[in-house]
Amino acid sequence: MRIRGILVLALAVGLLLGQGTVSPAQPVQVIKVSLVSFKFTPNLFTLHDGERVVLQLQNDDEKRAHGIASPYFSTVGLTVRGDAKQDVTRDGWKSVVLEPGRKAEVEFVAQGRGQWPFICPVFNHASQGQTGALVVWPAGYNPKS
Ligand SMILES: [Cu+2]
Repeated sequence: MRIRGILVLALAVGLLLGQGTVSPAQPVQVIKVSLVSFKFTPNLFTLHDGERVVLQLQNDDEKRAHGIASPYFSTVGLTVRGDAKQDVTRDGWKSVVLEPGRKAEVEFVAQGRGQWPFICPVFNHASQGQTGALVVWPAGYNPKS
């Protein structure tokens, strides 16, 4: 009787501790992205299908606003936190724009496989070279191995 009580207690504690933590079944990739005139660093994101992705954007420019826009953002549910303005470009790409010195996070679960472009949607920054690409591999695939 007493042993059974301890087992039930251990199970209850285990359930309580398990709540609110990130499931190990869903990996998270955090990518710090610096935005300046006129580049993203890094400018290539390698993601995996089913992976939770957090883009930690920082506008490291002293004068200009910068942001990120991609057709891929319309295929996933975006959560935007921090000091940024969400909009949609004339091409229908969701965009997130940060004023100089500001930080913001863009979070989503990568879905599908393929390659998509991203650009800075501000003025003519993309034509000045502020562009990049994101690649979504199958879950667990590592092109280097
Ligand atoms: Cu820009």
